[in-house]
Amino acid sequence: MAYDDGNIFAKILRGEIPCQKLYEDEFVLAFPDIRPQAPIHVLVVPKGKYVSIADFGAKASPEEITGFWRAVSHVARQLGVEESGYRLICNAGPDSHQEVPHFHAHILGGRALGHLLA
Ligand code: DGP
Repeated sequence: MAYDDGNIFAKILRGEIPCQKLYEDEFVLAFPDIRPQAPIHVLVVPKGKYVSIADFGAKASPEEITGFWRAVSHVARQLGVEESGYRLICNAGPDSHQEVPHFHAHILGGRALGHLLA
């Protein structure tokens, strides 16, 4: 699938739609999910234009990939869930209900989340 510059995260990254910036560096922007599924529900979005995790893995530079995952763990620490624990979710494709076609990770925490497959 070709990258669509009109997707909602592209608009947020360009500053056309507001978000509550929780963390930003050269590689990522992190902000709360608009429909939180847990007391802490934060999205970490790479600044590069990647539709999916497959696209990200295939096209992003090693620096971008390292920068993204370092930022994810940094944000989790910043949110105070490193000790209590958290769940990372990256939806990929139709069966996952990936809604926004710009690769991103969800950080979920702030309560006991239960078994993933329950
Ligand atoms: P996914 O299904 O993995 O593509 O998740 C996309 C998430 O993005 C979904 O949980 C809701 C969130 N979302 C959609 N539009 C906006 C928005 O305009 N602002 C914020 N903060 N989150 C959004």
